[in-house]
Amino acid sequence: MPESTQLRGISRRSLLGATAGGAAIGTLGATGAILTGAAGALMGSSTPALSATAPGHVGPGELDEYYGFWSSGQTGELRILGIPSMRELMRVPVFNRCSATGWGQTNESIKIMRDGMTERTKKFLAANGKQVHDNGDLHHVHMSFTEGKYDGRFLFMNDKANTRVARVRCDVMKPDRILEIPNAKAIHGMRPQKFPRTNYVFANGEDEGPMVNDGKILDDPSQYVNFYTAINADEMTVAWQVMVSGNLDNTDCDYDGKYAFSTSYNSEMGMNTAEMTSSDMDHVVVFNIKEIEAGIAAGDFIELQGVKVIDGRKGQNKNYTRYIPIANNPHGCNMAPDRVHLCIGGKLSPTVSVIDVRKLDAVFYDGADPRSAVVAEPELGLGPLHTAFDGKGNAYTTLFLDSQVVKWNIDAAVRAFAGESVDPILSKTDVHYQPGHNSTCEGETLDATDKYYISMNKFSKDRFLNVGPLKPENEQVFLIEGDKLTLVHDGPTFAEPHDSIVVHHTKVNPLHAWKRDDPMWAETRRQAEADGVNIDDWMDTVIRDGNKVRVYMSSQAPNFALETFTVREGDEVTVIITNLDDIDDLSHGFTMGDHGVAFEISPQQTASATFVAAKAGVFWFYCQWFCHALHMEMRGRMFVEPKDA
Ligand code: RUQ
Ligand code: CUA
Ligand code: CA
Repeated sequence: MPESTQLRGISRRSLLGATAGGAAIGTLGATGAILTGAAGALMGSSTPALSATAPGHVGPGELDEYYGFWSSGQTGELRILGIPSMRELMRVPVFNRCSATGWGQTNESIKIMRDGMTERTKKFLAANGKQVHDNGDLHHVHMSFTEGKYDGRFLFMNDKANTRVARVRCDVMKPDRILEIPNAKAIHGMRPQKFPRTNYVFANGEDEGPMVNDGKILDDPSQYVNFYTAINADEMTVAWQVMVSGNLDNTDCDYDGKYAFSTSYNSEMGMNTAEMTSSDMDHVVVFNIKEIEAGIAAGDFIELQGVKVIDGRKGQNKNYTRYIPIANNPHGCNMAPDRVHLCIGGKLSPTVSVIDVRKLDAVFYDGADPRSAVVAEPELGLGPLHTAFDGKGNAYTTLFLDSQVVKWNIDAAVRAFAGESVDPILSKTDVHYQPGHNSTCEGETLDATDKYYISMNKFSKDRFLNVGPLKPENEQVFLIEGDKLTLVHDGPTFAEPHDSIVVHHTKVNPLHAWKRDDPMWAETRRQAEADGVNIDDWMDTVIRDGNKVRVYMSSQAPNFALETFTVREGDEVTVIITNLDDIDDLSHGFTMGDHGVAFEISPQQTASATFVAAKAGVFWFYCQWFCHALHMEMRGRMFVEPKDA
């Protein structure tokens, strides 16, 4: 038994002894061994080994070489997979409400969701009887960088649905900041700065609107603008914004810390599909980070909703932005790890436009034609969306309409553009079907390798058993062997395999148990201290404060510290639980029956939820995460006395 458990004044053995008859002791003894003995084995096995039998195969009990961090599109969560096995390891709720973990319901998660929320949204939610949004549309997950490589600190992700950017801590794999972006609408493309480190996270507002969106201007698109946002990644606050011409789709940045880029499919500022596709050319906006910082420092900004906004629209004659014409309705924006080439997916054009970032200084400072930075435009196939890289000078572009991935050589494409007769295309491989994003191992970093290729496909069509009108999407993993891609995994997935990054396991080191001084529950701790309760210790205290009741109890398998507690009908009840178990994998939960209340309490975690006890009667609460042979028995009663009794 861990020493810390004994120090808390209660022993698991005495709990087991007190709650079980002699006949059950044998079983319980075995359970105890599982809970304590197995933990050591679990924590010890951290060296992944690929099965020798088949490349790309990870056998039962073997660990994957890579973590895959996955966006889930309209589900609003982050997913963690093992690569190459594609085993789904965890779902991390971020912008969504989660039934299993209580994300979006616990006071701790609600605080994180509301701390970065504008007052306007708080008012809007209150008018709808809510504290937080229940949905999100999480398109892009990217890790924090140090000098062009993943550093394992944070994951950043966007919410297109409610204009937010979240940061997830890689030590516990939970969000710690969720920031609503003022002024901008529908954050879509999002990227951390790569160099010298992630000081900024860049975020695109996709939808156009009036500069001040207060209802005074409605159907007058001539007065609409778009906002590009730089978030201070350490503080998760808005550092500055740039107002641009046209809308913003995807974004990336260079490996020198000088420039960031965004594609725009609506330079027309059209309000319907016909208008949005009416010009021959749209553009890529290039943001000059140093010039923008200098402009802000020099006071060349307006303040909108507390944010410093630089005017980087066309025709400003300043060095904040440049607009590089690109064939109509470009989409993907991917910086190659050769530190030189930026690849823009043509979408409606069968081409990828390659921009040499070394040529951008001349575009900004020597009056060079913006198109002079385009050094290749290979014709690859129909519907090029996103491009991944292998660190060997090759690129892999998804062809949405052709349902293929095309592997091509960047240098050959540049030479062909200069007039040499060379075909940059190395191979084309069918995927199933209609791929959007793709990824390679650490392909968006200086550690890019050519091991695995992942295709995130928007349609599965007839590939799986019919499950009704709503079909799954499909994801595929290929081994990269020279120019050949060999399929090693093909499997359905729920909405939506939007984008992913693949990170070597050595770069991510999550904890097995929470640390008791975690900032997640700092506010809960302050309230407990005011109530004279130590949340680090055994607690079985009920505090009444007017019609507010705070129920403090610890959990330790297979018991809650309180078997019962009593409140009055109409009381606002807050249940605060610390899970004193510190054994690997020993999570408990708290579900209040018939009250819509449920949350996770992982080892050494404190969590709380607040509800109004609006129904008189006896209500059972129970642990909903299977924790022990006596998990079913881990329950207790809440008595709600009738108001007029
Ligand atoms: S964008 S499928 Cu939302 Cu990632 Cu290109
Ligand atoms: Cu504790 Cu189940
Ligand atoms: Ca267009």
